[in-house]
Amino acid sequence: MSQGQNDLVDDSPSSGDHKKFQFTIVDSEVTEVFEFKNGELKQKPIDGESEYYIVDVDSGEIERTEENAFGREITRYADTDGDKFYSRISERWESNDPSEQGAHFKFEDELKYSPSDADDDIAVRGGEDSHGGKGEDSFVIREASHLRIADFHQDENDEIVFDTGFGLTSKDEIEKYVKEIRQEGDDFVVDFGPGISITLVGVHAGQISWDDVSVLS
Ligand SMILES: [Ca+2]
Ligand SMILES: [Ca+2]
Ligand SMILES: [Ca+2]
Repeated sequence: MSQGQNDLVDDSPSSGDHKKFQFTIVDSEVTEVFEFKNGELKQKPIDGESEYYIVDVDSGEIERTEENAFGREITRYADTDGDKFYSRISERWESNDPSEQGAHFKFEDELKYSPSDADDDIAVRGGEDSHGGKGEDSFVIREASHLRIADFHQDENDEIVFDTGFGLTSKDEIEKYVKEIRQEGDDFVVDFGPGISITLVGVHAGQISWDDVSVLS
């Protein structure tokens, strides 16, 4: 319930791995939301019209639902180590009408924010290094931002899935938006212009191709 800032500076090497959030919870209601960014807690306004939070009293997890004209985006947060910082653990998109063509996201299974040895569907979001772990993982991109995939492995049949919600239908369309593809040290960077890029950490030319990409929307 407190938002003390001074005792919460985390300089552990993993601190950049997940976006961190805090919630003020009063009588099992989330009343305030904060994001921990650049060493500071910044309050995020809650849009009372389209956005609501539910506290799962049993698990302590928090579920955020954001409604738009086409459906709802449901994000779950957990504080597994009890340090009052929550990370996103999963997200899910529910369409109002999945048969409607071109309307927002297509992928409706749960996307996870942490890896396993199994085949995972992984959310790729700004401010997170996405990890799939071993197995055939799908990294699902829904956001135009600086995105980082930390363990893309072509030899595990990992795949990059564009589900942008912009109604894109082909790799050709994605390719048209690419401004530059370059190697930065050990990382493979696909640059889409200011503020938008995908970095594949530890990937070199020849370890990724358009065959590893699919486009849902
Ligand atoms: Ca925590
Ligand atoms: Ca995996
Ligand atoms: Ca993998």
